[in-house]
Amino acid sequence: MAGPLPAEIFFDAATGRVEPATGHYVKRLSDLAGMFRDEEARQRDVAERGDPLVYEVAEYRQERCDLFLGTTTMQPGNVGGEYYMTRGHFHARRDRGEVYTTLSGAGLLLLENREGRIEVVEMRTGSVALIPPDWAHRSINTGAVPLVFSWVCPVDAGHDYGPILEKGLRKIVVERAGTPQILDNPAFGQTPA
Ligand code: M6P
Ligand code: ZN
Repeated sequence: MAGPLPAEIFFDAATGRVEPATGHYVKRLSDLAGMFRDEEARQRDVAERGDPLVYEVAEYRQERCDLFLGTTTMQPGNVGGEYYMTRGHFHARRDRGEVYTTLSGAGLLLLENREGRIEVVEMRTGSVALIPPDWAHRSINTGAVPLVFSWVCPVDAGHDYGPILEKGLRKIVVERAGTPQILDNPAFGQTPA
């Protein structure tokens, strides 16, 4: 049997379209229960704004290849002032990292390790973020246009959403007078109802 073959994959930097793609999913605001500081505002926005799209992920993978890749496209927006963000995760395998390359838009990559150390990496066109093994990572669109980034990850990395679902991250990113502010998360350590 032939192994995986070399491939050219096209990423549209403005829309995040992946050609060819082998998978795709979307996350709407209704999928993100308990993630934002203001859960009531999230529910209101789901009801009154037609359950807005928050982000989508398109990927390309081949069987028996150790890496896979894709794009994440995040819409601009916020919930009660807290910018749209991904769920955030550790990798299930603690020895697996990931690389994010921002293609368009502007945002912040919030990272936190098991000891509670926080790092923030700016996301802007051309910036490449190295996510070392065992750092939780969450991306946040702080701009007024979609934030599009590509990622490359080992296929066996896996996602561990548990710690963030249970405790959150130690920092949140909110809009104040039009600019992003990184604040202590007042609900850190509390499991959402
Ligand atoms: C990036 C990658 C994916 C991840 C996606 C959404 O594209 O890290 O592995 O699934 O962001 O992030 P999350 O799964 O945390 O919602
Ligand atoms: Zn990851």
